[in-house]
This record gives sequence, C-alpha cells and structure tokens, in this order.
Amino acid sequence: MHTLFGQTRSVVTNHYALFTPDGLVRAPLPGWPGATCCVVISPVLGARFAQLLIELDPDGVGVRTDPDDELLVFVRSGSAHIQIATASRELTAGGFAYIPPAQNYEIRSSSAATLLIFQRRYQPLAGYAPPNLRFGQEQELVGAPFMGDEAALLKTLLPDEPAFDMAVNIFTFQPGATLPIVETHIMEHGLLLFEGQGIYRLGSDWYPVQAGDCIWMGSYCPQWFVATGKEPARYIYYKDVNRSPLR
Ligand code: UGY
Ligand code: MN
Repeated sequence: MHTLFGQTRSVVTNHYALFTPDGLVRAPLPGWPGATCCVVISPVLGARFAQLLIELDPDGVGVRTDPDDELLVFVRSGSAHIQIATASRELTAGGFAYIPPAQNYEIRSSSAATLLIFQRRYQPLAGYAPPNLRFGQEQELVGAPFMGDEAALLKTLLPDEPAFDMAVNIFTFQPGATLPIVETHIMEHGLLLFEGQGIYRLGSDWYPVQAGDCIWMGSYCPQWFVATGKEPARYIYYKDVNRSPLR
C-alpha cells in the first residue's frame, strides 16, 4: 500500500520511538563489510543498546569490532553460518546465538539471510563471570502464560541468571489479548513486531502498529499493547536486566 507523500507513521520522541519499514535507511556499518545494514535504535537516540537489521548475502560478513560488546543474533529468514572460536552453527529462521564479550566471531550466509541483532556494552557484575556462548531455536521454546494469561504467551530466549545483563523475549498475543497493565519501569526495550497488528500505547499516546514495525521504549516510558485483527500478534523484544540502578 502506498502512503501519501510526506506522510509516515514513524515518530521519534525523547522517551520512545516508532520506526516503520518504509522510512528505514541502509548504510555501511563497521564490522559488517559487504552486508546491508540498518541501525534502527542506538545510543544516539538515548538508548543504552543498539538494534540492527542486517541483510546478508554471500558477499557479506559480520565480525567483531569492539571487545566489550555482547550480541544476540536472531535469524529472521534464510540461514546464517556463525563461527565462534571452535564452535560453529548453521542457524535457520528462528535460530539465535548469544555472543558474549571478547569472543571473536564470523557470521556469513551461503544464500541470503536477514538478521535482527541486539547489541550492547556488557556490564560486568562482581562475583560473576560473563555468560557463555549459547545457541537456541525459538520454535523449540515453550511459551508461558504472562501473569497467568493463556492468551499472552512469553518465550524467554536467555536464562534469567545474574550474569546476563540482557533479556530477549518473544510474546505471542491472541487477537484481543493485552499486556495486563500499563507498565512503567526502569528497564528499556527494543522491539520488532514479527507478525500481526495491534495498538501500542507509548507514554500517553496510542499508535496502530503492524508487522515490521520497530519500537524503542526508554526507561520509565509507560507502555501497553492490545493485539487487534484476526491473527495473533507476535513480537520480539530486548530488555536490560539484573544490574544496579545506580551504576
Ligand atoms: O518484559 C516486559 O517488560 C514486557 N512485558 N514489556 C512489554 O512487552 N512492553
Ligand atoms: Mn515492559
């Protein structure tokens, strides 16, 4: 569907931002020679992490540029080969890798793949070593009812352990299902709506959203969601966790 010239659903504020696919702009990115990259969310916006959309074809590769960064790499489509030290995996759609700081990696694709990446400076925690490298497959995870609601199922991709300073979860809402409360919390979010549609409340505004939309919610941004339409709505989101609010 064409939008009227000069119109967009994208909106950027100090507390939140909504990015619709029509307005995303690709640009070269250090660490991704030959790949097509889009930095959707970054510290320039006020966030403390980055959310990247990467299109990899056989000419593209992803390698580490900063030893302090950790990454959650999620394959949206196609397949990607991830080589980390002696470990290597072929990941297909729904596959993911958590890459801890300092571990060198090489990400390639033999055909074409689209990746979603959450990346941030790892924040060490006294008494705990950084987490280990992990691979997983979203389809193998079982969703748990969110605050008792069978119509809102939550899958957690990473263990809830103190060493992790990030969580990445996938929500599936049946049509009509909602977040049970208007949440207002210190954690920030980066989000990509995989499927379906709904209304997202951000601050004191309400936005219609659909598959492909990305959202940044800063700390303390009031947030709420209802799935609308006839299909379930499914989104993946990042959240900072397990660290002192004073550091
Ligand atoms: O984990 C969360 O804070 C989640 N319930 N927030 C959200 O989906 N906006
Ligand atoms: Mn939340």
